[in-house]
Amino acid sequence: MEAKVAPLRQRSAWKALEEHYQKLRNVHLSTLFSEDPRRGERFAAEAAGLYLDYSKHRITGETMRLLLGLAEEAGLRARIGAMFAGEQINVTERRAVLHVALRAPRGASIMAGGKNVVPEVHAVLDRMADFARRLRGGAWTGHTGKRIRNVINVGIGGSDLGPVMAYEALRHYSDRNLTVRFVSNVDGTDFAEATHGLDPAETLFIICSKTFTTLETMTNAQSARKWSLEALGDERAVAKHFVAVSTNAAEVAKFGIDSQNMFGFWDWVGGRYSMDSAIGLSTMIAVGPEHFRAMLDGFHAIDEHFRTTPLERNLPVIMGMLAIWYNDFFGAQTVGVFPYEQYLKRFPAYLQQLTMESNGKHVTLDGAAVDYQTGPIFWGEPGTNGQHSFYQLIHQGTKLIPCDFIAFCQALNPLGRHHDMLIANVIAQGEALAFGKTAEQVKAEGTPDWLVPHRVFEGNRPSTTILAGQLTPATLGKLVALYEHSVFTQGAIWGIDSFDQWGVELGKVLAQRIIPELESPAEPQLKHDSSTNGLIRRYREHRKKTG
Ligand code: G6Q
Repeated sequence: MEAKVAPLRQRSAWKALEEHYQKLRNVHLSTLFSEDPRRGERFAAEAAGLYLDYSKHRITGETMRLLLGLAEEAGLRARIGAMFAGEQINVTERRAVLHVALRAPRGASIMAGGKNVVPEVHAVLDRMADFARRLRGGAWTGHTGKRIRNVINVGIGGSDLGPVMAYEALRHYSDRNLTVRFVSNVDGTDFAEATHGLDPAETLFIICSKTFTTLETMTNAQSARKWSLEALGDERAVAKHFVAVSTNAAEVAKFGIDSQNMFGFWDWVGGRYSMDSAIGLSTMIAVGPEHFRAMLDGFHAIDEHFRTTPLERNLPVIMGMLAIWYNDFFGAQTVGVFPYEQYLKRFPAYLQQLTMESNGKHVTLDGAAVDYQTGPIFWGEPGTNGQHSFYQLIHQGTKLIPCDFIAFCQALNPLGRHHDMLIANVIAQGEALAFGKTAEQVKAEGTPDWLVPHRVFEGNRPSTTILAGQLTPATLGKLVALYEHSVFTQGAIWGIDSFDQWGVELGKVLAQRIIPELESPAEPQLKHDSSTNGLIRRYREHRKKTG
């Protein structure tokens, strides 16, 4: 048994940070930079080609020392060790958390339940690679013998957001002769639009569901089956047009998908940590097995960095501890993530699930209510677009929003001066947020007195800049792993289970109860509250009128 540790806010490291915060809260970044001409280099770290500039944060050397002290006191190193050792750190589901095994190199050994799981991981990767090659090369054809030209991933949450994000991120590396689309929502529009204009004889569905029981995915999978079979007119077509990615072989068989066309994964892979498992089959088909493996190598490079590097130079640890600093001491509610790379347009949406489903928790591992803030709200859009809309609030509003800027030195689509302009913008944003513009500067520009307050930028708004060479499959893997482990770090400090998601359950259960109340021909006995009853009645009445 581990010795009982004091609740977070009663620990000495926490108390020291509270005191330190009082000293630092009104210190301006301009002061911190003028006091230390080498600050930009001092608060920067690099790993596997990712450069992390965290100098524009409201920190001093003392802040970092105290934050890392908090990490030590919370037993972060032991928690990292426990994850890599396959311990059941997802306590509420009694599961190991081993997404790191999904990208371990062939020949490595990572144990779960007394067994090395790496050989199984590579066996599945090899089968995926074989399938992807046959499909991309035209050896795998549809039921009528036509080549497959369209691939539709059907899945939701962790079985959708990773694949969509990775496909968009790596589009530059994808086979442009293939159309890859995604259906997640139970809203029929999603299915209708994803299949619009496609020939069923040339379309393959990948049904991605860890449980193979998720309402939305199963409903969409049945509609896909109907859409295919109505056109192809033969049950046997399922074998050529449907493959499954799941941990539930029995349900996959019930659906009619041959186990030969099923790609498995394991209960130690959480949904939001699964884009590098067989859930990434659509990614592999789009970009090819070599690029997929390069992405896994990128993940692995950061896994190793996280596992072995001292905390003070450990990128995910630095990012995670800065998140704690703003969330718990400055009271910041949100984090903005702004990739200055159009291909990363779905990255913020992906991060929303990764961060908010993982750390949106209100009790600690032993079930005690927390008396501090946990996971912040993540949001964002690609730059420069955001600059022309919501950045106003970040610059001049009343809320503190730490920002993550992500940028690449080399463009994938060089076009005139575009890339220099893009990068000038991301650098300028960090500078403007940190240093702002004083009333004196505004006046000196000849601004009339009445307008001066409106044109003043207070500055002192923190940001991180992550700069990498170029967006490649490996870089994408590195970036995702960076955030995964930052989320882990934060969860370890807060002492919560970052790997369960009970919060999504209640809505699912209640929806199952309401479906028959909407559909039954006889007037149902409604036993909800008056608002819920009223909405159900109104929908039923409308449905009656419109048929
Ligand atoms: C992720 C969550 C959740 C899950 C979906 C889909 O961590 O558990 O987003 O991925 O609910 O679940 P299935 O893959 O089982 O359909």
